[in-house]
Parts: sequence; C-alpha cells; structure tokens
Amino acid sequence: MSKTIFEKIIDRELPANIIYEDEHCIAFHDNSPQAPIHVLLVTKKVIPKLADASPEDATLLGYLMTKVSEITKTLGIQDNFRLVINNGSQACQTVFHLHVHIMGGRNFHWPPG
Ligand code: DGP
Repeated sequence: MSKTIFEKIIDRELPANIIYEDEHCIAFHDNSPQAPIHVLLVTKKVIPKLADASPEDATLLGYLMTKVSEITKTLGIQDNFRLVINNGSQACQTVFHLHVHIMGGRNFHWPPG
C-alpha cells in the first residue's frame, strides 16, 4: 500500500505546519483552509475512514477528542469551533486517512451543506 499524504507528513516526507504531535496523533494546519483557523487532527494509525474504526479503536477515538479540547485552547478557539469528519467520497472525503477538521475564527451556519 502506498502511503497516504498524511503518512508522508507524519514521516516528514512532506512539509506541514505542525502544531501538535504525540505517539498517537498529529495536528497541522490544513493547506486549503475553510475558516481562519483550520487544523487537521490525524491519527497515526491509518484508519481509512471513521466507518472502518473497530471497537479496539475506541480508546484512540476518545483520546482524539481530549486532544481537540487541548488544541482548541492552544488556538484560542475553545468557546466556538466546529469539528467535521468527512466519511466517504459523497461526504467530500478526499484523504483516506482518518482525520478531524477543527475549524474556528468565524461564524458557522446550520445546516452545513
Ligand atoms: P477531507 O476532504 O475531509 O478528506 O480533508 C482533507 C483535507 O486535507 C483537505 O481539507 C485539504 C487537506 N490537505 C490535503 N493535502 C494536504 C497537504 O499536503 N497538506 C496539508 N496541510 N493539508 C492537506
């Protein structure tokens, strides 16, 4: 299997503006931002999409949410932010390596479209 774009960022084969990293996940600024602040929080384990997660990933997925809390505080958007996980091409997923979009710095609308 060829590496995903995000694995290449994890392996420092592609550049990225990394703001957080530990043994389980990495966070960096999206290169096509949809908000003034748009960070991707990516699992180091390659799970192609959320629907592929299994019960053994429960701890990792919960861990990611605690990191969202930390990262949004670091970014100063802890009071207002939006998370998006696109699952599948019809949901606009383009990189098949599980990631959470963390967006802030503007007003968001509902329904999201
Ligand atoms: P999604 O469409 O949900 O799979 O989101 C993929 C996001 O990844 C999209 O917002 C653009 C971003 N992206 C794609 N390639 C790169 C890259 O090489 N560097 C960075 N920083 N972001 C990327």
